[in-house]
Amino acid sequence: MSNTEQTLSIIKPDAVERNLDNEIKQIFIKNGFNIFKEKKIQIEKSEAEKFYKVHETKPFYSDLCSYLSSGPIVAMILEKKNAVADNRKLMGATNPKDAEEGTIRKKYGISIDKNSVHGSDSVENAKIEIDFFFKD
Ligand code: IDP
Ligand code: MG
Repeated sequence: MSNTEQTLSIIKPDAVERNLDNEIKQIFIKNGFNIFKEKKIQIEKSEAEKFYKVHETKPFYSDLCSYLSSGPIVAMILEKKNAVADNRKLMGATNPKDAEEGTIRKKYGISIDKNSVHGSDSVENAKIEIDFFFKD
């Protein structure tokens, strides 16, 4: 029985725009993640609204969805043992100002909205989010 877990990671438009995608991918690899699948795409705002539906009542929902659809992103299925939790740890806090030293958001994040990466927050949501980008 394999204990490998999968999580969905997104390199967000602010990072792709600064050509940081390869550098960020190397950080995942260095930290033991296998990039099982990846694709660089730009999504429609309506798709971002579906992806972030859990946040639909938040005041920042519309801006968040505009932002995620504002430019190319890199969606990846990351694999390792404890991938979901380990990715959240490696990403750092939502607000880069609060992110710990050595985390991706500390290093690259610009602001709470332009925080460079997304990562699934549970195994259950990882499955839903992986399907969202890679089921076809
Ligand atoms: P997470 O990405 O760390 O899981 P969530 O609370 O799920 O954080 O929020 C999703 C995304 O919405 C964040 O990554 C960030 O880009 C954006 N966001 C969260 N809180 C705020 C806010 O207070 N203002 C603006 N954008 C926010
Ligand atoms: Mg979240």
